[in-house]
Amino acid sequence: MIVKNPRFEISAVGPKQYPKNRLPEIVLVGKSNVGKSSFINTMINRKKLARTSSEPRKNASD
Ligand SMILES: Nc1nc2c(ncn2[C@@H]2O[C@H](COP(=O)(O)OP(=O)(O)OP(=O)(O)O)[C@@H](O)[C@H]2O)c(=O)[nH]1
Ligand SMILES: [Mg+2]
Repeated sequence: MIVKNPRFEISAVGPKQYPKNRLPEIVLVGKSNVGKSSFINTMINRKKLARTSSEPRKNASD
């Protein structure tokens, strides 16, 4: 998979904040510290776009 120019859009907490573009969406679910952010970084070939931590709950907006 080739991802060009990945960027952090928003950490949305409600429907009003959801992006209004019509791009396909991917849902990634997993318990805290299981490696969701690491998976995202691997898929987009970036080291730190999604923040990772050995402590739970570190996210892109932290
Ligand atoms: N051994 C091992 N460690 C991993 C793997 N993927 C991630 N980790 C480590 O697990 C820890 C948590 O990874 P994160 O990607 O921050 O996990 P997360 O699911 O985004 O966590 P939250 O945002 O807190 O929900 C980090 O220390 C990663 O280096 C893996 O495949 N194997
Ligand atoms: Mg995370």
